[in-house]
Amino acid sequence: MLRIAIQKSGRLSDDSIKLFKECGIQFDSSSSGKLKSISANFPAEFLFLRDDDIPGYVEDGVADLGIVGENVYTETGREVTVVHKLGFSKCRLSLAVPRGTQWNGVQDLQGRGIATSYPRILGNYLKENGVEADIHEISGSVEIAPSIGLADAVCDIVSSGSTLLSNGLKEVEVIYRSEAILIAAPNLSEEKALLLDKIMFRIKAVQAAQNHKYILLNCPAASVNEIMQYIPGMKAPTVLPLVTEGWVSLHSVINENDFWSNIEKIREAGAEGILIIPIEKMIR
Ligand code: PRT
Ligand code: ZN
Repeated sequence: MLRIAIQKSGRLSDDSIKLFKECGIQFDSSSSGKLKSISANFPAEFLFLRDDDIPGYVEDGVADLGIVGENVYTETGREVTVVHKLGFSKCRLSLAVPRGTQWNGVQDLQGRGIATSYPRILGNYLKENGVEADIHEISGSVEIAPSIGLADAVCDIVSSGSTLLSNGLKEVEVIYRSEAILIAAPNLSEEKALLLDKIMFRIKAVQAAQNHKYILLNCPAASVNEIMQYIPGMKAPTVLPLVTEGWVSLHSVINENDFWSNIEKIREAGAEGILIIPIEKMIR
């Protein structure tokens, strides 16, 4: 049985649970006090933990897999394998200074105090840039440090930027970008590695589906070749005759990013009645 560590409650929890459920792995994630849950239909046990503890548990083999932010993985420096990027909980680790401060670059922080919960990532960044500063490690509410005179600058996680803004700070340098990742213990047994392969197959099918849409449209039969260039589909589009003479219905799969850039060309080529439908799973 695979033991999978996910965050008990926080910014990673809902999307981590959703990912495994979309992979068809059922488990009880409902009761808030629960620490463990065994899947009813997959050989996996879920452990609900604080995110900071997950890389350590995975390194020690207490858990075989875990989901954490890349920021936590890099900061803890644990010897685990990064298996896959998961695309959610995206954020950045940034330097910020009081709004009125003039900013010419990171060298402005030479000899200054910086408050952060990420001393390792910040320390490496300063070293790479040849800057020596005092790093004040604090575990929370980093953004208030300048206003209480604890530090001249902060290095904190930013998502929308509103926390910095409401504390009178401005973001001046992004030093690290993060998203949720799947990590694994370094030496999985053969059986566990096979289970991980199964999970990865499912995760990739879920992720591919999220980036693609099913497209249906009507067009003159003579336009099929032109329209096909923009929506080649997984192998080739399906073409079905319409009752209207000389017209067909064309079905394909389109990458969401390509949709808006190609829609005009598809219409100019004669497409009409275009429908875009979500795909639940996609296996190439
Ligand atoms: O209790 P536990 O230790 O498990 O959770 P936690 O409180 O340490 O972590 P949590 O749930 O806040 O975040 C988990 C992970 O989500 C982080 O390690 C990041 O990888 C990721 N993430 C994504 C974020 C944010 N967005 C985020 N906005 N983590 C923290 N924040 C905080 C940030 O610290 C700051 O206080 O939100 C504030 C900034 O947000 P904006 O939107 O105002 O810029
Ligand atoms: Zn935490």
